[in-house]
Amino acid sequence: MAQSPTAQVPTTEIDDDPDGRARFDELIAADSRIEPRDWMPAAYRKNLVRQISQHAHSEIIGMQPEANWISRAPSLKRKAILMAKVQDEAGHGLYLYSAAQTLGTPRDEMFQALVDGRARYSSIFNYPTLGWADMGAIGWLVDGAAICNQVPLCRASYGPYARAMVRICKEESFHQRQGFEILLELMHGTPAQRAMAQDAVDRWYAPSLMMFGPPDEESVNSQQSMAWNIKRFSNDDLRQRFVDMLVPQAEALGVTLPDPDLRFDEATGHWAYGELDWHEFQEVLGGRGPCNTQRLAHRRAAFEDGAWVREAAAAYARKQADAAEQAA
Ligand code: BYC
Repeated sequence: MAQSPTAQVPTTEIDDDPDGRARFDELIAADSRIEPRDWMPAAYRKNLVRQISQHAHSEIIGMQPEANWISRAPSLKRKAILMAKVQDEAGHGLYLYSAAQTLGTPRDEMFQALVDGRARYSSIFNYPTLGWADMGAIGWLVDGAAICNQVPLCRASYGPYARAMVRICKEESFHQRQGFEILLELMHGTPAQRAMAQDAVDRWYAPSLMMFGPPDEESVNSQQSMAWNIKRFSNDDLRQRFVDMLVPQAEALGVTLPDPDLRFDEATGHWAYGELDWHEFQEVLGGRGPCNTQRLAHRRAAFEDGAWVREAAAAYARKQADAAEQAA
């Protein structure tokens, strides 16, 4: 894969630059942006590459569950919308890989880590899409969770990440509305269509809550990421915000959220929800979810099948460069 010019940034930092550190601390304390040209601690750089590459891989792997339904969309209009959405996700992945490249990590290195199973991507994309209503549930729940998580990332301290998130969030909010609208239409349909919508919500609800990561006391990265103004809220705070947002929307749709413990807590002013299955979450993260093997195999095959495109593009670029040299 092509390497961007910014991939030349050193990945091993001289971590004892007192002036650089003082400037970095100052920028963080002032809630300003760190840019690629700025000195930054090696641990800050590494943490960003960890999160941004995980995010980029999520967008790219996240294309698969929905792509599964493009050829079976129920109408031309739905097919066109779904194709555009999946294409947007490819774009999000590319912005994010570019942001990570500004930190000195080449894209082919990130790709290799993904297909070798050394890199993470969101747990949610290891669940199967069994019916058309899953496109509605993914848009409403998965993109809804993504927006809740990602809007605060528009204020992340690293400039290229924050700027990528602004554009991504605009598109995610369209994605979420289209999912809601699919479910709304199904909920106004036949009993079978309503049952299909409820079944999809039943299967995607808990995994979408797990997208926010482990409970705060088990979140190894949160404290440092928040101190560096990368994350602005803890995993549990965002999860709570998401549940509070979902309850009135579920009511408007006429679907039931599959949690018998869900109740409004007068004392906190929030919707209390039941314990999530964290064992299942760890299994999915450990590569043992329903679709982990299939998702990585598909990504690997797509890369291998695309070899001729990369070769053709490189040959064309060489030809252009030769022509330019001869003309000079
Ligand atoms: N799945 O210390 P923690 C989309 C890992 S796609 C997998 O709390 P952190 C869309 C975590 O990486 C966009 N792994 O971590 C696309 C860490 O492992 P390492 C999806 C998870 O980073 C197509 C360990 O567990 N959104 O919207 O502070 C169609 C401990 O966790 C998960 C993003 O990627 C998980 N759910 O917080 C539709 C958001 N949760 O790295 C929609 C960007 C945790 O120490 N990422 N882990 O080995 C983030 O905001 C944060 O990284 C997280 C986790 C909130 C996910």
